[in-house]
Amino acid sequence: MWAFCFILLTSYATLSECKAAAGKRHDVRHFPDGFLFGTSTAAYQIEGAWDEDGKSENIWDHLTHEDPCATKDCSNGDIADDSYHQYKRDVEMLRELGLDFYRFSLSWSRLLPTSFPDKINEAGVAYYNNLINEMLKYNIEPMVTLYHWDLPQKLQDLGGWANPNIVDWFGDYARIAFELFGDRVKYWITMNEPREVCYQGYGFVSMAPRLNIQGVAEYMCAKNLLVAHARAYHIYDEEFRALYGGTIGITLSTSWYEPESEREVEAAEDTTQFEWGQYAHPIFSESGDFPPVMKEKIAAKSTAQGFYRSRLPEFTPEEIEYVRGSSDFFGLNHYTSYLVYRNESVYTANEIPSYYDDMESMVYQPNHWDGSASEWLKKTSWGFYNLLMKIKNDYNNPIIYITENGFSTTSGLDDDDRILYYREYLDAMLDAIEGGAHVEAYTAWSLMDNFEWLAGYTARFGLYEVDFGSPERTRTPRKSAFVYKEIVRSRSLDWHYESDSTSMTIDEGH
Ligand code: GBH
Repeated sequence: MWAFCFILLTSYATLSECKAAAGKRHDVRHFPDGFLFGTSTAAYQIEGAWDEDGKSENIWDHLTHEDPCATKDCSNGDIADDSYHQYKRDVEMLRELGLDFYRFSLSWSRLLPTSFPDKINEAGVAYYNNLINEMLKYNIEPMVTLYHWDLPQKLQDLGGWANPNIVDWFGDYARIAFELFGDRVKYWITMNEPREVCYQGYGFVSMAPRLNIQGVAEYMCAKNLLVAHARAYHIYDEEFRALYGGTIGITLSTSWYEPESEREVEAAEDTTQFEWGQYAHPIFSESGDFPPVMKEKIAAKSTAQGFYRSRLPEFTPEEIEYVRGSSDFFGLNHYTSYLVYRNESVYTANEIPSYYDDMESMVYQPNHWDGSASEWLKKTSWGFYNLLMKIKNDYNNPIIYITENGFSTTSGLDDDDRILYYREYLDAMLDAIEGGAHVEAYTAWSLMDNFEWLAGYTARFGLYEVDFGSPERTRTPRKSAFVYKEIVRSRSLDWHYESDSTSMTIDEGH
């Protein structure tokens, strides 16, 4: 191991990498008492039934129908995993895995076909009631995300997250969801990954609605989305918490940004502040508001570029207070790490204005990092440890729920790479817990293969493989499903565990 490290030790990054690799991967390690395990999915990625029983169009229906080959394999989520009809099988899989909870999302346009509260779609309500009740029968807790990227198209026509009225629209939708399901749902997540919603969808082209209005639209989105999140939080806090006693927070996508060398420490920190500090700082820091480095850099550039005001909208003092502290836990999606450097000749190759020009940094992943079936995802568990410790230190040790973590492969049941990924990341998470990080739950992405956004069905994240050619979208456990099941059952990480089973059983009590 150390000889390997010596060869690799050419940069600051690989130092962290080696420290982690030299860890105690051959001990059996136990998870803390009360630690919770789950898996996660999202409505558009699994439900299908895109226009059934009164559901209206959302931005992913719209994008994939208008531009069928926007996705890598010219696919869409019209049927996806057909969970709208197969939900009992989904719950059976949760039972097979012996999970404590299941994170899924609600489809806004299925519940509210007009986008607004004037008409509630009873068939949509029945679907989620059936799913929730089926889970509760077997003591599997629902963890519900209100918004996982599938905005009603009508609201997009009105500007979507760039329109400040969305604070009311989202608040109304959230209240209805709390009224309908709050008696049984105790874990609520307002938004999944604002960074991906705003940067990829508004500032770039890699998510619907692909606005590509760079350096402008992603910041409008960020502000409105944060206030809308806070609106939902306060509605729950004031109108439902005393009644139902649940918990509510936000989920952020958080990569680890490692300086390429010691000279790049500031560049890496600035990148972190842009990439997820943008959403974490207003909610979890003591002062609230966008990170100072963002405010300064964007204001200065905006002036120089001839704008009359900063392209980064300001929060009013009331809004800062409203958003600050508006999350009971830090919902954390984490997959990978990047190296960062700053070099004017390279970053000025970006469009001006643009998000990466504002950030003044370059991020990349070296080729020797272990890859997955997704170009952006390399196995770097040392970054997970560093990230958890940074969140602990920067935001006064919040409760953390890992709401997504996982690895993609191509199809096939033998997924040793995924097993290794999960083991290394859980090991790193246990290191962070020993280091004092307040992690209380872990969620594997994903329960099963599903519609992977612009990658379509080419990248598979499932513990269960899905046969997209079969009418009932047959689900079959991969090797990793048996290993995850054993981790959950034994509440421990044992590197020697191997399973030769091919069929799942349901253990007593599930
Ligand atoms: C999650 O996003 C999603 O919540 C989930 O729906 C999805 O299926 C799952 O991960 C697997 O992808 O922005 O151009 O730099 C993961 C978020 C996606 C963030 C890729 C970083 C890198 C491309 N990540 N992204 S870019």
